[in-house]
Amino acid sequence: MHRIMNISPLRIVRVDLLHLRPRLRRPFETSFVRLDDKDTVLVRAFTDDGLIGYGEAPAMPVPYYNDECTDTVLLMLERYILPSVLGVELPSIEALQACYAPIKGHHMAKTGIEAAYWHLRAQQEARPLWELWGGVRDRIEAGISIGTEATAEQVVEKVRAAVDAGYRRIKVKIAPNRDVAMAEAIRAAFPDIRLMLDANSAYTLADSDRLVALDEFDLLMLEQPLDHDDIIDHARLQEQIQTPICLDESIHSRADARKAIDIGAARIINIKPSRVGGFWESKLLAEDCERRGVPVWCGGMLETGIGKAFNIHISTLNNFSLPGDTSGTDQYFEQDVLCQPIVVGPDSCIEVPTTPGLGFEIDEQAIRLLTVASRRFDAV
Ligand code: OSB
Ligand code: MG
Repeated sequence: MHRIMNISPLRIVRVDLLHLRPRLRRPFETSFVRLDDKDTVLVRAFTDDGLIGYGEAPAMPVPYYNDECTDTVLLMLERYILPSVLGVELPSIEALQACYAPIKGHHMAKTGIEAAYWHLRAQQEARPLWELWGGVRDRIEAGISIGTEATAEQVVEKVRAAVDAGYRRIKVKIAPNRDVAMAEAIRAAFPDIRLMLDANSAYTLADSDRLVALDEFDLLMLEQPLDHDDIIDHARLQEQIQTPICLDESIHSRADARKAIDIGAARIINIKPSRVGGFWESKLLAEDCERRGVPVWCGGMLETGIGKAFNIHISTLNNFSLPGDTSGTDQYFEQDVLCQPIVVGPDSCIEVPTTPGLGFEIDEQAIRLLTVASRRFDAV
């Protein structure tokens, strides 16, 4: 398990930043935005010995989920992150992180290059990514995140479609006045599904009556009900409700998770690798939580198949013991960037690839078609 990793040299000498705009098959609506397209940034990194690695920096097009967005990801990579990495000898993940450690925040931008680094490493070592990270599962449980709808009937129809497509763990977005009645309607129609709700910070403690009312619906968890930068009020709320609170937006680091767990603000953590600054941080964070008996799951940012492939690999780690927001690629975009779709089987699981590297073939032609802007950066 603890063999010395990443001792062979790796040097990134060129990076292409690709701004893609894939069209969603269905608009995605949350308490903070409604999207028809999902802008995203792919980082294509080249080593001096001819390997090509991809990473995704999957920020939203607007800074309404967190304080990053597609434009800041591009700016930070271009101005600060790539210049710190290009041409540098990278013997380890720590060496890579050290390049951009002085830059505060911008975790999604950093994750773009970090993911590309891991893709390169996995190819260099000819091993599947999950093996580099110490994964223990050969399949991961899928889940689906359903946007909010104007009426309870519409939400129930979407849940029905998800159940019919084989999903057994279903998350639904809620917002004030699109909450208790919706949960009630979903539960009435589907007494047995594993159901959870995500508020994306749409409530305050003054709404605690509505949130207490959700206890009736046997929810797996309630995700991020309160402010995006709060943990204190979440601890107060958790004292009032039975449903376990899961934090998403509030957790940017291992330290955030430690504090939230310490004060009782979260019984479950949603780890989005891009939100916490990469896959290595995600692994360490998941292990911290494991020591404290707190399960985690891998969240999603409506990534393309490339980002989802990384998320599948990280979900194989032991403490990712709850199904996350990884759906089949057919749930997201009209055109994806993988040659073969990511498929959810009848057991509601996705098989983890055993081939070296990312384990999914990348469709360069599709990437070209979806790219709205690109720029090339070379080591000087
Ligand atoms: O809060 O989990 C969230 C998508 C964009 C921004 C925030 C969230 C989400 C999702 C979608 O819920 C998860 C997915 O990628 O399937
Ligand atoms: Mg969330």
